[in-house]
Amino acid sequence: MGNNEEKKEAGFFERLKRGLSKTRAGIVSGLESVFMGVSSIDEDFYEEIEEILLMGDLGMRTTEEVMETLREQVEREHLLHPADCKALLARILKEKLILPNDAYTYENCPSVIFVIGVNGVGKTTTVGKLAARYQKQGKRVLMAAADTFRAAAIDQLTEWSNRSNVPVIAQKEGADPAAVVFDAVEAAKARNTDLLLIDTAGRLHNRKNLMDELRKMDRIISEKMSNAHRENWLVLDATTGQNAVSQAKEFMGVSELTGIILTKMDGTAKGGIVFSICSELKVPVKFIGVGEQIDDLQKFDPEAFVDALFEQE
Ligand SMILES: Nc1nc2c(ncn2[C@@H]2O[C@H](COP(=O)(O)OP(=O)(O)O)[C@@H](O)[C@H]2O)c(=O)[nH]1
Ligand SMILES: [Mg+2]
Repeated sequence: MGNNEEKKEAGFFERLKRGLSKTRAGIVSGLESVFMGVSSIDEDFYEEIEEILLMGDLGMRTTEEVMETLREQVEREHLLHPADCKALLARILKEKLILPNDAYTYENCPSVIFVIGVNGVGKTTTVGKLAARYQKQGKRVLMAAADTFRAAAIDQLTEWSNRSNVPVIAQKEGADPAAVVFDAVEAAKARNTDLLLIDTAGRLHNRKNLMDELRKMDRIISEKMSNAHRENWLVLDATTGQNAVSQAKEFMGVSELTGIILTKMDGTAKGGIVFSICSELKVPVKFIGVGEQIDDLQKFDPEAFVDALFEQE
């Protein structure tokens, strides 16, 4: 399903706005008071906007780029009133969130999605939500419980499996995660699976151990399923703000990241982190989590995202 169709779905925008309510409270109300409350475009005006963007966790670098473009365009377009800058700022922010054309091509061919990230960011939940989404669209989906570090992780994925009727390949706690991946890949081939979703651990005995283990799984997928389209998604927790960016850099050594899933947007005023992630990591944000329920995972739509940040009640 393309973004446009998804956007037309009842409640998409309302759910997004609700999910972003904390971020909106900071960014939207702040900007609104500057655009409406200030009488001229001067240094104070720019400084206030800059401060709001920084508070919204857009990050220093992105904020500086946005401010520079804003100043240039205000001059070029001879804007005189702060209120005229609102649409301009929205346009500049949208340009920061470009999504490549091929972001969702994995939907049209047999694919494997390898889901990684530190503990507690929402990997298992995201795998469960994705499985339900694609199952509902009529795809043959399979999940792999390659987080064998804790029994709870296997149970959690099994629960999602029961809820959405998507089969899961799992072994016992303490099993070799690479063996689970091996089994899952074999099963996916035997069953003509459209989409194999692999959930992994975010913590092992130590970080090096984890990265080695993930690299091993990565190799097995590449070797055993070389014909399938491959996606490697890093899950990041939006509530961690700028820390998410440094976490991402650590995981980039495991395999080439093709997407980022930004979860818990509903629990934070730091939703502006999405701008930092897009511009600093150069990896597209493909989905955002806006709640804990099965439907609370949305395709990331830059246009709708910025509109939701700017639109008043
Ligand atoms: N509010 C909110 N909670 C989320 C979201 N995604 C995941 N969670 C919660 O975050 C917690 C950790 O999620 P989990 O999937 O177990 O993380 P994992 O350790 O990375 O597998 C759980 O309580 C989830 O319900 C989200 O988008 N919004
Ligand atoms: Mg998990």
